[in-house]
Amino acid sequence: MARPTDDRLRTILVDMVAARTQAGRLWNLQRQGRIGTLAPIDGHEATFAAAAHALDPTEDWFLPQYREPLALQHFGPEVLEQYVLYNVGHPDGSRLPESVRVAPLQISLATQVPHAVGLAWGMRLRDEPGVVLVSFGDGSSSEGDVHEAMNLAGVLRAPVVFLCVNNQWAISTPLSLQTAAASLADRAVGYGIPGVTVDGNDAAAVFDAVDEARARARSGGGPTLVETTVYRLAAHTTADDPTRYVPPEDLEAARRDDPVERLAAHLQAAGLWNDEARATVEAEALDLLDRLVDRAEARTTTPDEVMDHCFVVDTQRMARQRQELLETAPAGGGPP
Ligand SMILES: Cc1ncc(C[n+]2csc(CCOP(=O)(O)OP(=O)(O)O)c2C)c(N)n1
Ligand SMILES: [Mg+2]
Repeated sequence: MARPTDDRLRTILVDMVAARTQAGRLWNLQRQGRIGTLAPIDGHEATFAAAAHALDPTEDWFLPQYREPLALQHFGPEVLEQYVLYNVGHPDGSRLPESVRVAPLQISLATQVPHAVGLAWGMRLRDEPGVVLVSFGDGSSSEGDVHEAMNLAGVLRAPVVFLCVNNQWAISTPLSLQTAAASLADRAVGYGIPGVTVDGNDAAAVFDAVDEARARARSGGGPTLVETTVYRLAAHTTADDPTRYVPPEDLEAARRDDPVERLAAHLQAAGLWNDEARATVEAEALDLLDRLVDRAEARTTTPDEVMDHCFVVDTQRMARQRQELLETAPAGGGPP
């Protein structure tokens, strides 16, 4: 296991602070009607950013669910650019350049998990050195796709890291109603693969666990299930009101273990972080986001573009629908 250096942790913290700051701005933009429904990242920053930093963006893949992108800057500036485009409602936001090894968001729960196994198996067959990390929530872990994917990956010894992000909630369903199991990582036993639970608010612990799982996968040792325990500190999405179901005392306790503040305190004690550094990161993150939003809003699109890339050639029904969209929906680059 390679414990990350404090310098490495500092680059992770920069990504975490940027993500938290940009999430706040995006929430406001959604309330202003400038972007669509959004899933806040608050509380997940250490898990996502540290997992990304344990990977090599030139060889490994990160397949996200829908909460991750703001913390995936390690994979390149294109990830944020596309995420903004996606949220503004532009179809190009669903496609990253081929050189960027991050898959588009998955709203259909757990569908990214079998994709990850297929991708990893393909890479192995082609003798490529990389691994695939796939991230999914505690709620998604109940989907059949996860079982099928982990089972097949175990048999094939596919180079996959299953990152199960246990934030205690699936919208309003608490973990206690999601599973009777004591731990989600325990499921690994049933697939003949290693499973580990780590504190997902501890960036160093997440980095360690993913780094170890990655090394195992690269050396032919097959997949690992890494469960990270965190707490969803904000609403499920901009369409949710968590005050109706999240016990306030649980939220208050979770806020005392805020992953951003925890890593900031560690690095401040090491002399690598202070209020001024934070203010600079926040200002740069907002400046970048605002420029990307302006640029995305200036892009024009025609409404039928949402149908591009489904099939190489439109089916007859799609061709009719495309025509209908062009005749009835207004063109423009504004919010969806
Ligand atoms: C197949 C499928 N079923 C249901 C939904 C509706 N849905 C959207 S998010 C969500 C909760 C997912 O919870 P979890 O996997 O724990 O992720 P989290 O939102 O907590 O990050 C549900 C049920 C969906 N998008 N796809
Ligand atoms: Mg969840």
